[in-house]
Amino acid sequence: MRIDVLTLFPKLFEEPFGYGIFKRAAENGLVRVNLVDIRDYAHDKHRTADDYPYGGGAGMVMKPEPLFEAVEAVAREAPGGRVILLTPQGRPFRQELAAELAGEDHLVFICGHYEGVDERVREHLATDEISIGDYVLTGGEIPAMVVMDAVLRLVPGVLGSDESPLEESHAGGLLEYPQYTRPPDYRGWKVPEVLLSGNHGEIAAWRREQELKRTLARRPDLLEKIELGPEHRKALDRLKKRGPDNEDSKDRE
Ligand code: JBZ
Repeated sequence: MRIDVLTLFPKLFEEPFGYGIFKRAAENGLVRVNLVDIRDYAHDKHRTADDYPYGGGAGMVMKPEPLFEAVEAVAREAPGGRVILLTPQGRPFRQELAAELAGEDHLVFICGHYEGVDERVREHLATDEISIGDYVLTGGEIPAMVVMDAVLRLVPGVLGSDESPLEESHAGGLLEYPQYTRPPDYRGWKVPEVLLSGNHGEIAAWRREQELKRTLARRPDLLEKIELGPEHRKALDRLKKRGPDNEDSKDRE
């Protein structure tokens, strides 16, 4: 997969994707991340990328010419990629969309800054608009990194064979069961006995129950969206019969 990132701050992207699985993925030729400085496509010697909003108002707006010309330069090298504008008005980013984008060969991210980008970019340049969530941010760079992280780990071969993406939270639609490692007793806080038992059937049943309890307590909305398998179905019925258990709602409200 090729990813082009159009940004006023290309250096922001160097650190987070220069380590671990992303570094390995680049070295193995699975992904190429090409950082494009939008100012390289400005028309004046001051490399102006923004201007005052028509009609007045606070802040600055990103000019269309550098963005169109940067995307056109990318497209001359690699035509046909999806052109994704990060914007609070975009389609909410979820795992389903991450999986869809992971199937593409080429993505182009446009990171806006200031008050936003000229509307003609949205209308005539972007093929997709994505938002990572409902909070106020100052630019599209961090949202682009979030999308890249979620997408790249789903590209075949990017994760090693023992870090398969399928078992993770949200892939199956449930929150994850609690994880423990050594020591078995830390400051008197003990690892649940069942995990030390070596009984794989009981461990699997405990984990299923924990996933359901957590999801029920913290994100009941997730349970409504998914089709549970027969084992989870039965475990959920048993849990509901047993009645509520406050343990998992601590720190909430
Ligand atoms: C996003 C002007 O640039 C911005 C500002 C906020 C913002 C984005 C881009 S993308 N918020 C989001 O994904 O919610």
